[in-house]
Amino acid sequence: MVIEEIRLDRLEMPLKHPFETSFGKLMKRDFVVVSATSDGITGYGESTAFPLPFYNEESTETVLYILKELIIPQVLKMEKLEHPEDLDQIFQSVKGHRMAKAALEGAVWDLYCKRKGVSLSKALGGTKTEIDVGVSIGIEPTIEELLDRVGSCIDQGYKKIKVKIKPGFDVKPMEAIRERFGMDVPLMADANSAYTLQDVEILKQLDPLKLMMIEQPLAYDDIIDHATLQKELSTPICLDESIHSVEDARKAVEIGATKIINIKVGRVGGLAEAKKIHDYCQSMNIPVWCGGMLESGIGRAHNIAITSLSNFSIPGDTSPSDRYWDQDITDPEVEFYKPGVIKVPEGPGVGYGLNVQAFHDYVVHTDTFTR
Ligand code: OSB
Ligand code: MG
Repeated sequence: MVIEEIRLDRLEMPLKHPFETSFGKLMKRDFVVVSATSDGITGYGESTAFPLPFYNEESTETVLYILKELIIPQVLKMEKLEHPEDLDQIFQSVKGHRMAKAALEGAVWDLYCKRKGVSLSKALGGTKTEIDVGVSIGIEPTIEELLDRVGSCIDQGYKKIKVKIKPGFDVKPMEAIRERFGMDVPLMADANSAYTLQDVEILKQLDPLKLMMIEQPLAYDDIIDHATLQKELSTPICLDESIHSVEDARKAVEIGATKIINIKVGRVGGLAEAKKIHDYCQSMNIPVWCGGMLESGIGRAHNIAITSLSNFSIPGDTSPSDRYWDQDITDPEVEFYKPGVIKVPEGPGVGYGLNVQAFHDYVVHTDTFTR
């Protein structure tokens, strides 16, 4: 296929509730949607970068810069793009900037699948027809408010409850959840790299709570110290921020830095790399799950497709649209078909259409590039 047009839309979507992590508070989502068109068919991808580089090095502006200046001009010159993996030749010329690459790659996967008339799930080798999902709960102002939120998420049927922690808001809130809701709740904590090896005594106090895992306790770019920490903890460590590629996954697994991996398509540079990490982890008996970046319905749809692969055996963070948005930009919105379970769509591509009206209501800037 030949891609004739690529569009970058920058959107601002207000979050229903502010979302707080150890690195800061988000009130709205400011992100980029990539649309790629060939023969009148359009595929969509979403950038997961935040407006400021507080989760990783990328930001909305760096994504726009890399796509506009370096990647899109090359893609529009490609004579033959038979498969999304052909983009790799171009991607190799830019080090890092994985969220920028993934946004474009996602649009091309959606387009490729729509042209073939297959679902993205099938094209990736997905086998599940439905996926179990969990919820990620931000840092709440008080333990009481956190408990209310956890209770409501359990009532809604979420299959995993993840709670953000930071120094000063860690052992007490997690103990309070166990006390109120019992030891059977599938519960985990995400620290977003807020600790160092100095804090090992605090983190050890989480062990008796039998959490499913603790996500990214140490630095966003560390693997080595996580291996040291894992030797001290009985709670399994799950890496998020530190894993950018299947090579990172291999190194982390080989040195014992991680027992579970959170795969985020944007963070690892796209669906092709996400699948490689999935396959490698499967061969090593390392379970994986799909993380979230407060995506709109477009990113959620991609997440649902990748989660349909069999080694995504732990519920991910892909909650339904209405957890975050009053109005999402896909039609239909992402919904539970029974509590805690989302159906994998069978239609071509991501299997969710665009709600054009809602989409345009959120667009703040558009750039169009043609061949
Ligand atoms: O670390 O998984 C994370 C949100 C923003 C930045 C980082 C993370 C998160 C989440 C939210 O945990 C997951 C979601 O519901 O999309
Ligand atoms: Mg995380």
